[in-house]
Amino acid sequence: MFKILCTGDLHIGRRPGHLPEGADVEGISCAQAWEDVVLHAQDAGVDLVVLTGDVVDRENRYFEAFGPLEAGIRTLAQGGIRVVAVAGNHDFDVLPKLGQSFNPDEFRLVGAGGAWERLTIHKEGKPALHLDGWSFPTEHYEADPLAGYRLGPAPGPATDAPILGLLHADLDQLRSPYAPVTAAALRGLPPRFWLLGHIHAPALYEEPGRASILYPGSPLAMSPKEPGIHGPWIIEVSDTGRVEAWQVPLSRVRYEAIVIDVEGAQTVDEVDRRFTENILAHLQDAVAKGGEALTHLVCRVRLVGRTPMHRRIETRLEERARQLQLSYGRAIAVVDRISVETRPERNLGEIAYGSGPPAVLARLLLMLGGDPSDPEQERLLRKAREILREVQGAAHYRELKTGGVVGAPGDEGIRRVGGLAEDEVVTGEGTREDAGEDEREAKILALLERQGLLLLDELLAQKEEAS
Ligand SMILES: [Mn+2]
Repeated sequence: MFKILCTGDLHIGRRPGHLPEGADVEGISCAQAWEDVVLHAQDAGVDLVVLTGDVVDRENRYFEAFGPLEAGIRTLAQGGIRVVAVAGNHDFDVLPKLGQSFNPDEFRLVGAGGAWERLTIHKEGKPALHLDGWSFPTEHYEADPLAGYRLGPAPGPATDAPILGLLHADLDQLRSPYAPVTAAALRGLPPRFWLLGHIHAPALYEEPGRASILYPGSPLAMSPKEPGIHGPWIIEVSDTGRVEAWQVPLSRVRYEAIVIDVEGAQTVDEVDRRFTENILAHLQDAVAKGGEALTHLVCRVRLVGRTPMHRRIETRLEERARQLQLSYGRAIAVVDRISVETRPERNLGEIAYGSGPPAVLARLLLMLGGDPSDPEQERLLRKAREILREVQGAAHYRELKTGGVVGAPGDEGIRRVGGLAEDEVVTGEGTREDAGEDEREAKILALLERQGLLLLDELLAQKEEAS
């Protein structure tokens, strides 16, 4: 039996995003996550630690990252645990440098300079497994790294030692500048299990009778785009060469998108109660599944349902979210963002049948919610897009770096336009980021509907007051 701890995309030097101001973030950093991984490797008694690249963050590689990485490898070496790595686009230059500080039996970079290499790992004098690895030679690599693969099947007839592949690459993204590969091509090569880096959300692709492909993901969740459980993986190679993998929930942070239904709520207190109960239930569930490591559950909340409290929810809940203090064990829940998508308890069809501004608006809203190929709807969307673009282009907002719902993708930073906040767009980081045209259209549509419903409420309230 041979036991490996595998992780990647640690980005030491970075900190998770979207933790609300004032949230106690002591002890939450990628450097701390690496320390947690080192401790776990010792506790679990692994034979080897495998890192799949982007171990250190490029921005901060010499200031904050190099020292903790070196210290962790030193600790592991003292415990007799070797570290093997391939370099990613963030650390193509740092990892070779790190190699100079260690003996190869303490730290070993595989496939340096973009040349495929097979490293055979022994245990008790016998080969336990082979690692076929390739490291980024430069920050970008637009070609398929598999094109240079010339390593054959495993040597020697008497060995059950399996071959594992080790690669930092972008899977099934053919035009990626970060070593694009396809799952089909990976599965056509000798390794029976691929350990990849680059994508921060963990994913295991299994097909019976074919090589498994694992993105271990970053051991610390860093963005709302990577919800769910994060942590290093344990890979066990049995004496017969069977390979099994499972994840250890070690991340102190977890992001979750939560939909809360406030259908029929008759008072603001009732909305409050459902909001709080729902988040507490998610927190309890996250602790139950995510283990003891969790300290922060970061919630991105969507409120849905039809309620007469529709108009009063938005400001009330923003305040509630800021004050929210829910804890369970040592974990707390914080709210990163609330989007209110509730609807009033109004019968649009009935209102549209009448006359005056409310009726005109109700007809407009029915059209917005109707057939997307309706030329009237298309015309309205086009108009809305033009206006939004004008707003974004205005000199006043240049400082905000807006790209917003209609801008070009690829800018960094948080985007806010007309009450819509788009996610942080990170480039070259291994987070999937392409808010496509359809998604943008949907966001504009949602914005128009929301504002239209609020306006309708306002109009009807005025009418009711006057009568
Ligand atoms: Mn990467």
